[in-house]
Amino acid sequence: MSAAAQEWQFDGLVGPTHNYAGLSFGNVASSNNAGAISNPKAAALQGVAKMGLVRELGVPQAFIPPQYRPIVPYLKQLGCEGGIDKVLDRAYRDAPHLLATVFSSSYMWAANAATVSPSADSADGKLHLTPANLLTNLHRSLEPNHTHAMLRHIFANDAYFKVHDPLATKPSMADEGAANHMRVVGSSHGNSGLQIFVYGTEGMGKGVNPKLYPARQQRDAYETIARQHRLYKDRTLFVQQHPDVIDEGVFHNDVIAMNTTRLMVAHERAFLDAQKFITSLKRKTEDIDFSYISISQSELPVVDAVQSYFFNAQMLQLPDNEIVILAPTESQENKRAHEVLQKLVAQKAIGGVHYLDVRESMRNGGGPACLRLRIVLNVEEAAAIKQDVVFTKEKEIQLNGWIEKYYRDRLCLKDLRDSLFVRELNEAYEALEPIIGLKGYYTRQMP
Ligand code: SUG
Repeated sequence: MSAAAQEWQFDGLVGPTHNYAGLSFGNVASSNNAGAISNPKAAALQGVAKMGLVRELGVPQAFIPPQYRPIVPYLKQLGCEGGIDKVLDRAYRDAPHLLATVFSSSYMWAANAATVSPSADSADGKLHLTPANLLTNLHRSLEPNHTHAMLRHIFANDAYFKVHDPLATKPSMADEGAANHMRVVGSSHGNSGLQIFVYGTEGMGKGVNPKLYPARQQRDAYETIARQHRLYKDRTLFVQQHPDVIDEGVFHNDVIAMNTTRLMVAHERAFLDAQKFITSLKRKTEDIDFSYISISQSELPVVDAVQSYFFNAQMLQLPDNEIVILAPTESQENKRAHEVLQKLVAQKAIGGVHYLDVRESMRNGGGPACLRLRIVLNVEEAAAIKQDVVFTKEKEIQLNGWIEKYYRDRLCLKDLRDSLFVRELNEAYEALEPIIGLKGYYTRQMP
């Protein structure tokens, strides 16, 4: 791959049904905000504003269109039968969590959409994408088929891209996509990279496991993906996330470690055998420009990391090679997190910090890094993706206009019971089809 390859940020567009249902056990923010009133309009506008900033910084930006919700056929499958009014009402009365499940906008956290290997890393020279099966949480397990279909639309050219099926829907293959995946390349995204897969458990009761919350990522799932993606064995590392921090609310690695090209910043408690991992990492990066910064528990206790989402900042290498961080405003407000960010700037590890308001997403445990999937594309590959999802200035205006017109600024569980809301949603989705160049894509899914 040429040095001209760039890392694109593919953000999940927040859907019009964004709500707080407390569906993710082990995700502290999701549980704490269960039942709160959400503001889908603000959530989507915050996401678009983030994409606008990234583009202005000179980093290529694209978006992944929202999935259709609610999935009414699934409610019927779960025993809520009848016409739309009856189905919604039955679910609301008997199983409100299942009603919220089929309305969830959780696909917006694109870091969980797929695991991606750039063509520079693969033996067959193709870009590989495997949609995550997201088995651990029911609402998220409804995403993969749609993600797969959408990735097939965006990466439709088989000469460059290989979109795999999601892994088998078996507990030992549970996979959460790129949220636990890092790539170190040295100076340029286009170099062949070292891929780091952080798993939560070896499964089958083996090894050390969290006691309270689920470990979402299975080692076997990541080893399978590495094989599918035709990665070279000596260019991969597998490391276990520390089970204790999972029990403290670190449900993905991107809540406790962050990285880009030539820099990794991780909490000292992020990995089970941190010393062994750091030694292997340093050995494998000897010949490239690379720094590893460990943040200690005394500088930033894990509880503050989880509350502030310090590590869920979006780390970007800009065209002039400077590294900047897009951090959530919560990490500016948290005294310790803020001090550590200032320290990273002072020691010139990073060139600067942009603070972003993505509060609506944060209340469900999704910071700036959760909202985006990183995909390295060379010039030919960039020309081969579906151009309608490239986040140009014109697209930004169109999307903002669409959100302003169709999104509500208040949503709670009771609203999901109303079939008028579903009709309203249908109009919104239909209006999105021409913007993303996919005529009939949503209309075919409407009840
Ligand atoms: O899977 N929250 C998501 C947040 C995903 C964050 N992604 C990364 N760390 N990369 C999750 O827990 C909450 C939905 C609710 O409670 O309504 C939710 O699905």
